[in-house]
Amino acid sequence: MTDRFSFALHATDGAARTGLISTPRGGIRTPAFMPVGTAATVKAMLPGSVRQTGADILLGNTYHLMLRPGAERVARLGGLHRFMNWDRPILTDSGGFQVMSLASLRKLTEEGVTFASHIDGSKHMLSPETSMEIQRLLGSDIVMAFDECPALPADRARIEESMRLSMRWAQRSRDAFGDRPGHALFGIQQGGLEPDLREESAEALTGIGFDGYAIGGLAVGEGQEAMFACLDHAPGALPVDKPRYLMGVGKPDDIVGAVKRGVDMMDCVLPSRSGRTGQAWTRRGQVNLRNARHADDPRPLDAACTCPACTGYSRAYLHHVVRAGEMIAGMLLTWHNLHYYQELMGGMRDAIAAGRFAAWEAGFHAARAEGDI
Ligand code: PRF
Ligand code: ZN
Repeated sequence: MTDRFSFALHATDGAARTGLISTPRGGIRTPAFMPVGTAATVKAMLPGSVRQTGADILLGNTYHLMLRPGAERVARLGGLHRFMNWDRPILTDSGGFQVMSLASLRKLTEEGVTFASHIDGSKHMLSPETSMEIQRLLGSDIVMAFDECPALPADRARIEESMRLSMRWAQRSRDAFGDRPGHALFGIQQGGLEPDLREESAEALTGIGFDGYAIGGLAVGEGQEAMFACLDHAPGALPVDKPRYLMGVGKPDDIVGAVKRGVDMMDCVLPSRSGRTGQAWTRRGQVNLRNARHADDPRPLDAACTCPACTGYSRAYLHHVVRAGEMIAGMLLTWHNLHYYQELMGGMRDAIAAGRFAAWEAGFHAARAEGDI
């Protein structure tokens, strides 16, 4: 086991890449999907079960954990890994993005952002310095720089101003993070859908120097076509020898398109959140278990899937527990969805390593075109 953070690229196929991030808490096979454990839990799953789906790393949130239960408390209790009983790598988002989407009475200045908690209305401040301190207290393995992300569409002047503020905050994040062997700090590229602003942002970040680079500011309302157009050039401006992380993406076809364009890591609440509303993701696309067509169906959700939901239960049972609002519905469908997402990543890793990503991708789209059984 390594005592430092490193990234080794093992193979490329077109722009797609596969490799391994090494950390003192274990390896992260890339392309990697990170399940979201916002409040120190991947909802409806035990950590051991999340690991069984194939996850190498989880995502946690500065914003939620600072408000409840508080970063100092987590630190006193031994850090986030011990607190939530997950001993593998954890990446934490830096909080600014969640402030903008969840908090009220937000006030943005050069210093940082003040806001009122969405839980109890209490007032708080986040800045590059406080975000680095909170992520340190949590014991995060991969710390994200503190940034700001405008919702799209936004005019160019707003995107430009915001990107430049995020780059000043990136430098302050770097300075506040310091030198912490075994822990990584990732910068976050911004710049909306403007190629020259994405370029400027990439140059600013590489000038500062980070252990990895995230692509932020996408999947914020622009649509898949516009996101892919941005990803046709945005990853290429980032260093080839560092991991690239596309934040908050996405649906299975978004993920496949992102990997094809050179992305190494992704996170999204979709597989876990939609599992709790009766939505399943399979090789054949999206399946709504609430639908009456499943009520008498003795077949599994996906006969080829080896997860507990598919090996132990019928569609009729899943339909019943979804309709009845039983907790096991969210448990089984979250497990299935996370399992499917991890299978997808594994399939892409193998295909890239074998130099057959294009054929794999054709198969992925063909299975979805057939539709649900
Ligand atoms: N910045 C941060 N977190 C994020 C984003 C971002 O731009 C996004 C955008 N999809 C999701 N999460 N810090
Ligand atoms: Zn399954």
